[in-house]
Amino acid sequence: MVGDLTGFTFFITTMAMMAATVFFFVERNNVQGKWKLSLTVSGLITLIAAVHYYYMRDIYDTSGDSPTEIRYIDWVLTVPLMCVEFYLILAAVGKASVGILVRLIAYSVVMLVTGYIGEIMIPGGGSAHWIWFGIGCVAWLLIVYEIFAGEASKISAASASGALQSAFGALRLFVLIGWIIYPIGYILGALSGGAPEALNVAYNIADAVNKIGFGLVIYVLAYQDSHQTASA
Ligand SMILES: *C/C=C(C)/C=C/C=C(C)/C=C/C1=C(C)CCCC1(C)C
Repeated sequence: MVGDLTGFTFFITTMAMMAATVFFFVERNNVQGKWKLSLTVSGLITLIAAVHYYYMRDIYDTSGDSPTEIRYIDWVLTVPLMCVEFYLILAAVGKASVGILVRLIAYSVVMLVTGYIGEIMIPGGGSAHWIWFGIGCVAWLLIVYEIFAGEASKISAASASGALQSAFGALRLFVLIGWIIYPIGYILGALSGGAPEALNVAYNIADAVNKIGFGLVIYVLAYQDSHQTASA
């Protein structure tokens, strides 16, 4: 059903994730060695999303249902990888502690597992539904704290690389602003009993922006840094 807006956004997001994957894997050859792992991870994020979108589009097309459960499987794989990117770019430019890596992965897993319990296992409101949501929000705020005021933020601010600082600043805005759509979706889902059309359009656009945009910011940083050093 490419003809309706929801079906169209499922289709085009699948294509965009596939194209972005090829781009990140190919462009890996045009950056210095220390950046290659970051681009590999960017490509894995969009690859995992592309495969999930392929299935989600099919579920929506054949049943009209919201494929929220598959979304969570996608998120639980890709969001920790996005958190790993913060660590990788800090490590590529200078120093980064393993504590940052462990904390960001742990917070993101807690955020998504609690969201899954609340949204998939006990949907439709009720106090337990909102308690799990609250725990998920706290975990998200801990991620925000780490990158805006915690150790990761301090290492970025102390770095001599202007390119790192501006990329780090852009990436954390994705987490603060771009990610708001997901808890809003949780609330709307409970209040509206699914609101599948609008919600899926919003999620599809948000995923494309958050995953491809996030990867592109890292690519620009890697490219700038690689070519600066090469010509210096
Ligand atoms: C590519 C997919 C992304 C960036 C998914 C991000 C998902 C979230 C930021 C989810 C957040 C949630 C909360 C903050 C509270 C609990 C419910 C969630 C899981 C929807």
